[in-house]
Amino acid sequence: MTTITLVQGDITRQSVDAIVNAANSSLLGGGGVDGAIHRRGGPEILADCRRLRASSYGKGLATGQAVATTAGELDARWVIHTVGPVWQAGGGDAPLLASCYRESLRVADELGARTVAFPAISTGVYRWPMEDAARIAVETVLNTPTGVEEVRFVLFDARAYEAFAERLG
Ligand code: AR6
Repeated sequence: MTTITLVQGDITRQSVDAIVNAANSSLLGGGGVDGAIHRRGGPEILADCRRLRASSYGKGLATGQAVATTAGELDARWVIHTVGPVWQAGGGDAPLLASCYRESLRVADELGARTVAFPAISTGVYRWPMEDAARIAVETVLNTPTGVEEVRFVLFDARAYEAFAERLG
């Protein structure tokens, strides 16, 4: 049984087994959640990402996929990096956004993670409308069989928190 919890705050401050990063396919860092995770987690995370690029992920991580690294100095065991789709004028690839949540949970299960913190993937630099992203995030987690006991959505501001709270009823 998976419990979904909501927190308004900074995902890099969470104590969980795995923190999900809203990365880009280069895996080499960026702004938003990605920038914050690398800043607070320290250089070990980037070193692990570079190893992935030099081995199985020569072309980077495809949109909708997920891969784990160390969490460096974060209060977590792993960071699970996933790449959300970019919202285009008039729409976005919803199955790919759902895939980010599903694949991250699959990786979490492989690792044996029991508590996983997710940001609102694609809703920042990638511009996905918050209400729609919240619907996809919550529906996908509710419909994905997993051994993860707690999925914690960590929302940066009150508007994002409200959008997720609305979906959870
Ligand atoms: N904790 C929790 N949520 C946060 C934090 C934080 N510390 N910082 C931002 N958010 P984004 P994306 C919220 O842009 O849209 C990067 O450059 C933010 O308000 O981090 O998937 C990557 O390298 C928003 O609601 O991710 C990629 O190039 C949500 O997290 C690209 O951005 C996601 O915003 C990915 O864009």
